[in-house]
Amino acid sequence: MKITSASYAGCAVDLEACPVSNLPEFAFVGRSNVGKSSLVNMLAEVKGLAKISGTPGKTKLINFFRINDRWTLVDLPGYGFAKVSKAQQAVFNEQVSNYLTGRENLKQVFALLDSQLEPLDTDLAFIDWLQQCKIPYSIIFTKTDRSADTKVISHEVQLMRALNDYGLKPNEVFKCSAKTKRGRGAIVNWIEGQLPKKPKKKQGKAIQLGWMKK
Ligand SMILES: Nc1nc2c(ncn2[C@@H]2O[C@H](COP(=O)(O)OP(=O)(O)O)[C@@H](O)[C@H]2O)c(=O)[nH]1
Ligand SMILES: [Mg+2]
Repeated sequence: MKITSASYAGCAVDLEACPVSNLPEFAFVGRSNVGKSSLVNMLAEVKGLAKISGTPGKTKLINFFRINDRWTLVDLPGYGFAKVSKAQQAVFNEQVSNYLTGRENLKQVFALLDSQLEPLDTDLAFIDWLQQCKIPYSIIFTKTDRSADTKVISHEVQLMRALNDYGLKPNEVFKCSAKTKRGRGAIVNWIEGQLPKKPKKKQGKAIQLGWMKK
């Protein structure tokens, strides 16, 4: 899919404040600093569309980005070790879980995991929760440019084992890098496959009569 337009489409503090929309939504979730905003920018091919931060826990709002006027990318606040108080963290997590369980046009969640790390219990618990809530999800390993391929593959193998042990079955597992754009085509094409088909334009009849000069 070619991205022809990508624009900021608002933000919300919680589910109730989310903009009304019937476009299919694809949300990016993961711990703070895993690379959610960078991935949104990389997929949309717009630098600075979503704010990137070196400080974990900066995105405190649910951010919406309209792509090709056909679907929406959603950058969610990170769960986990945000540099904020425990009480504030609980608010973020409730904000995220209410959105994920209550948003009617949410098509699919991408759970982002850092490919530099072994699978973490918090991530596995989150994936387990997604499956229990019957929310369709795929997994994206981020920042693959930062480690040797052997390390990324070993973390992927560990993850697949752990998922299998818990009976968890993601739709897909992608490996990507916002820096090198690895995985961009695979993710964007997969999203396209989830969108309602565009009605095909009927071709004009290929009959050429003598008087039809072009
Ligand atoms: N090398 C590299 N750095 C990345 C990549 N993705 C994100 N980062 C860096 O990781 C940090 C956190 O990224 P950000 O997108 O703000 O994470 P978020 O908190 O999950 O939205 C920033 O310093 C990014 O530049 C990647 O694919 N490769
Ligand atoms: Mg962010």
